[in-house]
Amino acid sequence: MTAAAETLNLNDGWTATCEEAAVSVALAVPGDVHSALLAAGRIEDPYWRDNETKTDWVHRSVWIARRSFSLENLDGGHFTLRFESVDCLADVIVNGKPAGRCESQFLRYDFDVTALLNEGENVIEVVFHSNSLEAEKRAENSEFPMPYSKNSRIGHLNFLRKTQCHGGWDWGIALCPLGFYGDITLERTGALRLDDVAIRQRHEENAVELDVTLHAFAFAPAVEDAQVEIDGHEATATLHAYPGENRICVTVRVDNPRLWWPAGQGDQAFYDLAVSLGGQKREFRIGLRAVALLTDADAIGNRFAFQVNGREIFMKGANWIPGDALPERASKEQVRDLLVSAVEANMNMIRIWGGGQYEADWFYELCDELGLMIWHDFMFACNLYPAHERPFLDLVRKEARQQLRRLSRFAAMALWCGDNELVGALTWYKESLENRDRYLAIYDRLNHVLEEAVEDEALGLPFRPSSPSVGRLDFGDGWHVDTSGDMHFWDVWHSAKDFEHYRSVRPRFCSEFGFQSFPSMRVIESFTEEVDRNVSSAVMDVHQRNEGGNSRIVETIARYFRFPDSFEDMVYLSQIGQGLAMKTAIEFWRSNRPRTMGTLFWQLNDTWPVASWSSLEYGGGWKATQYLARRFFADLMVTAQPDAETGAITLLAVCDGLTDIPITVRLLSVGAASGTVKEIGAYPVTASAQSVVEVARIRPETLDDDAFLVFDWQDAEGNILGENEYLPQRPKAYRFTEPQIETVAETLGDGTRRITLTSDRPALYVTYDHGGDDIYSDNCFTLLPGLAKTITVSRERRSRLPQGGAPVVSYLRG
Ligand code: BMA
Repeated sequence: MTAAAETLNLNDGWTATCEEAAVSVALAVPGDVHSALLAAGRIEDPYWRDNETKTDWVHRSVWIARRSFSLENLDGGHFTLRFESVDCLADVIVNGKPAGRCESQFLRYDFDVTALLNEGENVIEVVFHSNSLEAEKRAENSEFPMPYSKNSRIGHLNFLRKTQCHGGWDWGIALCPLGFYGDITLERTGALRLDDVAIRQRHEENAVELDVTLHAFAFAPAVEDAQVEIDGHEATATLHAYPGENRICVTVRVDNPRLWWPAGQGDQAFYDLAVSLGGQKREFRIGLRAVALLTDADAIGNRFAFQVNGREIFMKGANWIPGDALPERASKEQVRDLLVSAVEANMNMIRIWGGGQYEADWFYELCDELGLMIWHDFMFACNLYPAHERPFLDLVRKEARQQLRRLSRFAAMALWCGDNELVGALTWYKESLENRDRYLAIYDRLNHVLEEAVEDEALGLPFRPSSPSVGRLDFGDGWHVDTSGDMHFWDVWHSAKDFEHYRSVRPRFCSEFGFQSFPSMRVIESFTEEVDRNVSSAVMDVHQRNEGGNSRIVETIARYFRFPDSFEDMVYLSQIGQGLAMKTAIEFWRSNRPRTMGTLFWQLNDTWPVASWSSLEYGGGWKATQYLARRFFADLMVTAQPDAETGAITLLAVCDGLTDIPITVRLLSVGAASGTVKEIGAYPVTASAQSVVEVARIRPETLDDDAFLVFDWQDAEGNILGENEYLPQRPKAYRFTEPQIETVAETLGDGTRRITLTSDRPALYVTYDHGGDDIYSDNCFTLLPGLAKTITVSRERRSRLPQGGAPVVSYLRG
């Protein structure tokens, strides 16, 4: 290294050693110890059958990560050993001497190691203490009991600043991983070290001012110029730094900005921004946008509408949990695939849920690139937290400020939210029910620190105290209040109410609601032996973490469908049931705009192969819900809704787009048993921008007993823009005559792969499973007699699952 500021990347060459177990393996950085053991063949695949608990010795042991490196010419300059994310409790030792202690996975640690380094060979050791044992010890020594969610097999992680679902969740395996989840570097600097760059955007008429705050640590008094450059404009300021933490703000202006828009609303325009301080440079690609959350009072209560660049936008999406229970596997490629799937299904927002983690920079870069807005929780979920303990609260205070600064440069960031369901948690535990005052006061200490951090850093994003939350300092029931705030509506799954019950509430913004299904047979085969492939086998129970979840799926199937004859049909129907639940909720809530201005279902992805509420199964494959999401989240969507007052079926055109679109809706009545298809009418209508219009109204008693509705909508040129169906009765009420479905698979001259399906009888919820990973243009649709349906491969992809197998066509059996 020379005297100029420079960074030495130390990610390579680590080993992880457990002396008690006499195991030493190569450790990747970023990476985790479980993945390292798996790669070295020292543990069995924890996702296979009931292997999970066989690895418990790993998180109960002490691990030492070690590497050496050599340095020349140490003269001049200061050396900082920087860890982007260490999970979680660990002592850092450099050349046998203590350099510092890591206590939070959610903090970057910067250790001044100038006095500890040698010219020539150096050794870094990171001693990882057992997080699970330390959590238990803290709980034992706690002044008050701090209950945690009963879904966590490994307990008390609420005492640690670590991904909370590492202890298990109602969809999560409990591995309690440990390791390094970000880069490890050695920074050589002069007296000043640039730590964070925080950006606040101030939008004016045809201009944006950017307040760029450089946070720097000074080892000694120093004077340096800070420079910021964007779009040919440069601004400079001089920092007079004193030992310790310093900051300086430089403002630059961009005239006539090309704005960044969320997916579906416009382009994702970017600018290159260069920042430098004392020879240390950072380069970012940033999008310019103004974001606000409108919560003003109206005749109903308070609105809850996101506004981007002055335009109110209906948010459509799902909740994000970590990419994999083995952190090392959540690679950029794997995560990109999941986020691309979100946008392909017409989503424009994800919620990074509080039981997970702050993601790496590249995650937010992907969201910026894709136009996927982010509702970001701070990382607290479902537990009570020891915020009355000063060391805990101090860690939270630092975490909030560091993360706020780090994530401020991403255009996708739309909201900071204090936590997931901590207000509700006050009513879930005996201790907090018996002494709500105490636990509410402790909660408010935590929440206040977060609110204060958002206000002090003043980076321009809105803050909500919690999700769900009726409002600031309102500790009301966000699970049932639908007049103000965001809502988590769980009565259908957790209280076994009918899908139709979604229509009993009209949330201002529904940030959680979901319904479970099994993953595909390919995924089930990846973790089971033949003998396990039964819905109530012990192994299927291990891969279901919500108590009674498989029974709920089966019971729902019995309520809505004729009972399946095979395990394969059970799996298929579980996915159709989930899809219908989400379709019922989302089509209804979208048709309620502008009262409702967003729906984010629970949950987008899975962390391992499991029965869950996800629409993307482990490995990224699309469940039926994801295909239906592409339809029910489409900007222009026609839906049929029962009118509670008159009993009529109304057809409504919902349009989130910016232009009025003249369409013709063609409505058919289809007899399930008879197979007859009758046209009820063709209705020309203008689907008006950002609103809902009524297309038609029909009386259900005018329909034949075995009839259901199928409709499509076409533009002026006759192109079919979308299709949908509506069943006035439950699916099991219809007696379908067994259809003969034929498929023709071909590859066209331009390489397009397409499948044409035809049927001699009406067939509902038809899916074509080709035994591979590719995504189809549509894959849960209705076939009408004699009308061919063509689907194409819209994206080729390859997961780690085996490819191939004979295609299987499934449909609703009568
Ligand atoms: C919500 C989430 C998660 C949970 C899900 C399903 O409340 O916040 O905690 O996984 O419900 O029960």
